[in-house]
Amino acid sequence: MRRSIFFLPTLKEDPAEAQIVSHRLMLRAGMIRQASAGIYSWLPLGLRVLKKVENVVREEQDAAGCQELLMPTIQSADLWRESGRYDDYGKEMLRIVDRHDRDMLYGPTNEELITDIFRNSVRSYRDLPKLLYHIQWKFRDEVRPRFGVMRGREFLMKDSYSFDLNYSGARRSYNAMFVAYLRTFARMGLQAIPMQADTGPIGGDLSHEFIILADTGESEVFCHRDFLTFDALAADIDYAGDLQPIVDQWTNLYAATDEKHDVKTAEPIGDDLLQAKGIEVGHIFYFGTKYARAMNATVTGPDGAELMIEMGSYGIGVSRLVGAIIEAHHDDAGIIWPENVAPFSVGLINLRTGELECDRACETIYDKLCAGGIDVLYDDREERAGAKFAEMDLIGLPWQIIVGPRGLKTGVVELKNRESGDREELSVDSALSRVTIP
Ligand code: 5CA
Repeated sequence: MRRSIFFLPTLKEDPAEAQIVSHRLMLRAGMIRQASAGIYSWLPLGLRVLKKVENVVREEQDAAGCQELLMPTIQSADLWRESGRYDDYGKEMLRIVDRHDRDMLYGPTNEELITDIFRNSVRSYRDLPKLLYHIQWKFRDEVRPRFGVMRGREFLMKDSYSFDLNYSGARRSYNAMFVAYLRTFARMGLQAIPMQADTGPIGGDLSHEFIILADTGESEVFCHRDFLTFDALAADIDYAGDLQPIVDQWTNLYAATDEKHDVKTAEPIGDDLLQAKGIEVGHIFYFGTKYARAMNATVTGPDGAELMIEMGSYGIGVSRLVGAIIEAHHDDAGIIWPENVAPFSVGLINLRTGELECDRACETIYDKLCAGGIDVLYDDREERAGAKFAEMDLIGLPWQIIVGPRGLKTGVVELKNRESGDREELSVDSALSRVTIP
């Protein structure tokens, strides 16, 4: 992508409405614009990141045996009356009446709709287990939407639902999602800690929140210090095997949100207990037959008897993650994207646009990167070098290749790593091979 044509409305000044760094940087870097309270448009740079995050989530869901479908945003109130949640959900639910006076709603979550799909399509125990997910916009009319995409009213969620015959099957599904979540967040450069959590309006009795520690987080949490050094990507995962040992390893140490915090249980941890603020990026629930019973979702067992389905649901805040990643990866100059979610891998800076040698070298580098399938943003504008540097740092691409007349005289360009700040002078070929081989 050429910067001269790219729609990237960056802001020089800090926007007054942004209270936390991720919100400020997302506005300044031209990633989002507010449409109304808690509702945002995603501009091209922001959308690229959102899609990358979505893709990591999707890859890990697929690897764990979860199948993607897509349910609508608008649902019928009738299903929610069946489960009893239509009235329970209160003012957070956006209620809509259509032209035929039918009660509809903008889905805040999808337990009812997926249970309806399931009960109408699956008859036999032979069709179980099943894990299904979608990535779809949700609406919750939050009392206090704030912090940009962190607590929006409209937000993108990945929600999965598991269907099993019995508790041990449901526990296997829960464990598969638990492990997939650890991997998902780690691949985005986040140290997510699974914590015992309350189930709230979803219900059920087993639940974990996945929390990123951050001063700007809205959750109060308590956990063992050792979690900070756990590596979720160290083990090879076989989803067909027994995942309980991995889940045990991540749940043996104390970690709880404030609703579940128990001072007595935590006391022996002593100085190793961290009390911190955190951002909830995922939340998983096992709720057994709660919805199956209310909505009569059964299958026929091997002996012909009707069996209630055991279910769980598993959410990830996809749009919230974009903010959470920035909270964890930034400095005074701007965002520092982890490679896997970066909007472009490389920023190519032409220090003297219009100068024959510089233009020629940049065009060659640009063509080679594009041909190699590397996402590159080429700053080909006639702008001051300082402005180009500042903008590249602000938008946080992992690598910068800086091309100027002085370097070209001796056949070198500069390669800068955004995270470490390290700069090296290299030949064009060496610079290219450094950014193409991860
Ligand atoms: N049905 C269950 C699991 S699919 C569910 O809705 N869980 S949830 O309420 O915990 O939401 C799942 C995830 O969505 C949360 O962990 C959080 O990361 C994200 N989320 C929830 N509310 C918001 C919001 N207002 N803005 C941005 N993200 C949100």
